[in-house]
Amino acid sequence: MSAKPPASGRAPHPRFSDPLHVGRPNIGDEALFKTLTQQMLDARWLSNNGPLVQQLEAAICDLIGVRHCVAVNNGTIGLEIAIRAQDLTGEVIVPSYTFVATAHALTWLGLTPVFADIDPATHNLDPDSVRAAITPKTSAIVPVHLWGRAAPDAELQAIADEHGLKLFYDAAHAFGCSLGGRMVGNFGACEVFSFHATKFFNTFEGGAVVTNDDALAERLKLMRNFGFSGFDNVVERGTNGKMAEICAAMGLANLRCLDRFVEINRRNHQAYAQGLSALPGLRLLGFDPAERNNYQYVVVEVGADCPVGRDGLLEALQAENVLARRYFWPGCHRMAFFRDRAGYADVALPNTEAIADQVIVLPTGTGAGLEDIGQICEIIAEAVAAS
Ligand code: T4K
Repeated sequence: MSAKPPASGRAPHPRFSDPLHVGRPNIGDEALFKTLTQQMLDARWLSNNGPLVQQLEAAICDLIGVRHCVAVNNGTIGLEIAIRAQDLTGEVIVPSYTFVATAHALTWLGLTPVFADIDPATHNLDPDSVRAAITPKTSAIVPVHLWGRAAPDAELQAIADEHGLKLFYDAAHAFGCSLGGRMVGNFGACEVFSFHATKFFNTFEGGAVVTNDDALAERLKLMRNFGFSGFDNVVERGTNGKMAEICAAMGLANLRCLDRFVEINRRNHQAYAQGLSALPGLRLLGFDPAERNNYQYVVVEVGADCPVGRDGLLEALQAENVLARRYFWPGCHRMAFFRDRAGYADVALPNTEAIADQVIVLPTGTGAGLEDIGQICEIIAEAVAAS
């Protein structure tokens, strides 16, 4: 806990002496991490499908109930390999309201992301907008389970089937989550997780592509390792997508604490819900209690009826060393790279634009205590009262 006692009126110093970040990493069983690291050093096996990576992959398959887990060195490479392994071409429909990696995995491979709008109630892809974005060049739909709340799979899969399109998920936010009681990882042709340091479950850098399709899994594994089959035989286009053993050690140490991480996130989310409930114009995004959730993002919409605007609130929090974020502002289609390119200048996504202008994401995870959250809610209440 790094909070200073509140001064009367506006604090002369930031209320938090150390910055409180969104995305502060969770660190699980340190003793296990050190033991595994020592084992790795003793064995002198540091990468290339080592024993720790294999253990982690097996543990993830068990947790999710999926046939194959292909661990990779980050989620973006996971997306790229998934795109290549399914031979996508031309245009691919994605949300604009996402981290830019979803779109850039496509641009990097010479494909064209076509942005569809979101449902403002869920922040996930709106199936009607997806339908409207389909052209003869469309080869696939890549929805995102934003904030860990699963996208509407039944509707999206029906659209994909009707139009003969591939469907797979950017599940970067949704490790440990479910939809209709079925674990994320079992939807679409495959699903791609990110295990980046800022995710509630991390392997420093890392990710995984999971699938129930044996042939696709085989191709993903070849592509992750330069296309090698055996020592001297390259049978597939490939890249270096391998996860290092030290990353798998971190994954195994964090997996052991997964339930604790989720419980802390859930408790924090509840504390925010209580602390913000009386404030006008603020809507904290909830999670369906009937599903498994990781609660890793605390997402607040700052509505027009809130006396302080979203950016005013961000400023008030930052002045007190609370480094809240306005993910995923301004939406990919309004970022310079896309906005300035032919085909994107006229893209209008009213729901994406409205939500991107309202959202603020607050700190949570094992680095944020209940007292910290109480102070953050107080800062927000003061900013609202002062406006
Ligand atoms: N798809 C989606 C939907 C994604 O959200 C992401 C990644 C991907 C695909 C791609 O997966 P990866 O290839 O990354 O595995 C961060 C993460 O870097 C990124 O992984 C994540 N999404 C995104 C939502 O957040 P930035 O640009 O916000 O990072 P940065 O450096 O501003 O850090 C975020 C906060 O975390 C800061 O407040 C500082 C804090 N932090 C960060 C690190 C690395 C720490 O306190 N300690 C740390 O070690 O992207």
